[in-house]
Amino acid sequence: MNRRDFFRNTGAATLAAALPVATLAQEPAPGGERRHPKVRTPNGWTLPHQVVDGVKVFHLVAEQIEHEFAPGTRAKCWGYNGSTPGPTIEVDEGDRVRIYVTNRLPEHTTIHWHGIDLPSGMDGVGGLTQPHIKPGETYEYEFTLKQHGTHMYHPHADEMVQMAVGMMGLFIIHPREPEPEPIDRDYAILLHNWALHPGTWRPDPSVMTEFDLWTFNSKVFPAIEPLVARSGERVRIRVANLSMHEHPIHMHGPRFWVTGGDGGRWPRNLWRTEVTEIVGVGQTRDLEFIAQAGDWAFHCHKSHHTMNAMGHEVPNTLGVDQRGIEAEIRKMLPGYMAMGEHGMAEHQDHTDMGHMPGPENTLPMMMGKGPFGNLEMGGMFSVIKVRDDLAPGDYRDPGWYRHPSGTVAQCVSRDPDFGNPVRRAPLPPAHAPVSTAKPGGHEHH
Ligand SMILES: [Cu+2]
Repeated sequence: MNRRDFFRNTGAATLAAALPVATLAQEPAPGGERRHPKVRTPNGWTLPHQVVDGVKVFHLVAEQIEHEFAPGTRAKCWGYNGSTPGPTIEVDEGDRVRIYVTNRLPEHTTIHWHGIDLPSGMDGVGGLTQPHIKPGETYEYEFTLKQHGTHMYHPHADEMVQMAVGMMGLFIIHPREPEPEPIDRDYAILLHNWALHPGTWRPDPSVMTEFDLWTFNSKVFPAIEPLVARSGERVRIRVANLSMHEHPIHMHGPRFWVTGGDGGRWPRNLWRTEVTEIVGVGQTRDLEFIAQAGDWAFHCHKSHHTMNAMGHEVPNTLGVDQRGIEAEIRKMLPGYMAMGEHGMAEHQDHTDMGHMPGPENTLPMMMGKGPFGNLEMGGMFSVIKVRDDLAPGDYRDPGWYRHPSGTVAQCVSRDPDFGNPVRRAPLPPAHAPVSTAKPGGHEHH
């Protein structure tokens, strides 16, 4: 079947144009009960579908794209339908889905529906369960969804390369039965890492541990959209990991319940209250909480994962008096500035002032302005913004939180000797004689 036949046979040509975003998920269930809200993929989008003879029909296109991680850093990536991650597929338990996959890449690919129970021949492992999808070809996958939960899709063909350059997406299946605790806002975040070396434009697929960028939905802070909610709403954040590292995802403010994973929503006796949940490689976790007014950080707790563009071979300058060295280097490199003696927080000021232009196409290590100063963050970091007066379903950035008076930590002294804190005595000098006792008779053994 050639491309034209494909469009004629399926009516897929109309898929891309003028297809209203599917609203099925928001229709009330029989009996008028409220069902789930539509999943929101921050910085991402949901793939529209058509219903043909009772089958939900989707069309994914694997292709090269230009992707922006944050203003200042772009890369030649591979993704689906113009983006990385590819659009979120959102369906209901019991649905039959047909998914066309067109390969516009320079090499073959497949799609594996990660975590989904389907006929073996629909599992998308190139060479094992199907022929590879060659450049220019379109394959059809069709299966019935027998489960619910937070899942993913990605290639199972040259996957080291294809995933390293951005091929991945979320596949979310809502339960057939209404959830006992209805969710008001349902977010989905796909974790990834990228070896986009400073000054380069293509992620390096050969890297296994030392990555340069750590992303939520292929974006780094401050380009990651805030997660917005109204006070008292029940919020779910689905976190899925197709990176090469585990990520301890940490939320400030209220504790959350871990309520599910790849296997669907867990029975309630398995829910756990946590403030940090490790999301392993190839895993998903659903986090739910009751929104509480404020601006609450939401981030990976590996501190290098909330930084951009790490230099992995930079010597440690913390505590090093570099004044003499700086003068020497300036003779050769006018304008050279020694950094890091007092910590790295000064880095953001220097880059903001243009003192450290850095390599082309490379973000500063730390970025972002808050209402009280620099945020000194990057990578896997966002803010959960909860307000009392938001309309249901309003996802617009409400700006910074206006703290009730008397509820913000404040400066009470600028004297380092302020107060009378209890402190441990300093260690004796390391060069002092430790002991004059002779060693025991080990040599006689
Ligand atoms: Cu991490």
